[in-house]
Amino acid sequence: MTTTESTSEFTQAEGRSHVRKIVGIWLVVAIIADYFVWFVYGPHMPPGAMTDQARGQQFDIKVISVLAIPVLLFLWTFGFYSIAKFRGGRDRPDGYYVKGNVKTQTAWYVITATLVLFLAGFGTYELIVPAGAGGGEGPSPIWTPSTPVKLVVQVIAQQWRFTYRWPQFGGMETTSINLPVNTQIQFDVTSIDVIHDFWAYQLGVKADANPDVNNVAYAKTLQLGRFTVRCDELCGIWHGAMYNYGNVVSQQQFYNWATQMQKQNATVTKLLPKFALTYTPSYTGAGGGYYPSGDPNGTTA
Ligand SMILES: [Cu+2]
Repeated sequence: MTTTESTSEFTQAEGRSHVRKIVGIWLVVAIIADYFVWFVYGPHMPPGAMTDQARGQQFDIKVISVLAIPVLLFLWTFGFYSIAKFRGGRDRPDGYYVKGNVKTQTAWYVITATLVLFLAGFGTYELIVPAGAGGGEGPSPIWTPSTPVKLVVQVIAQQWRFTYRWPQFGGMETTSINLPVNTQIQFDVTSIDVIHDFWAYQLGVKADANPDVNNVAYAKTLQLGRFTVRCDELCGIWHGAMYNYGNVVSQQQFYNWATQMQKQNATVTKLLPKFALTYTPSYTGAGGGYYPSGDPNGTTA
């Protein structure tokens, strides 16, 4: 660019040199950003690495970020380069402009369309195939985990708390949740009143809790630690207070806790309705009883 130029066009050679500079700056910035996102920030990305589901989701977010960030950075690089180099001045009120370049346009459409189509395919595959991405697949899941389920936890939502029922421990019910590490877990999620959502954030599990529906989700625990359980479906005035915390503990610790709870809650467990996949309030309302679905006579305690 020289001061004698007064048109809005520049020569092909100048154009090529600008393109080389833009691409050069963009490549350096994009490689640094992608490196940082994949290796430095990546391992800390939500939802963490506590279960196979969480790890899978973290991997998906990393892949999507690493592909999307260079697109954003190219737009920013081009934008800032244009502001710096192609702006107008006193002798040239209108800046340089780029138009009618078929190669550039074609490249832009082909690259962005390929990226979007790849991400749609990748996203769909990742959402479905690894055991349904912890999202709850209804009562009879099509995609099940490759390792056999070792522990079944029933999650019962109600306004405004979660309780947990353990069919392998005599059908006892607890208000807190502990899970053993290195264990394939099946969550059977249901509700006894309105629609809630069981969102165990760090476990990568988020499944709707609907009355009269058994919604199944899976996760395999891989790390010890604390996780948050939060209702993620507006369910009434105290929806915001509907959360608690759980822990992934050693298998021995879990066994000790569960058997102790089973003993401690035995008198209460006796009064609970028989373990069932869903529960509906008794139509007589007598004694606040609940009967298992499909049992209109209400054989409750
Ligand atoms: Cu809620």
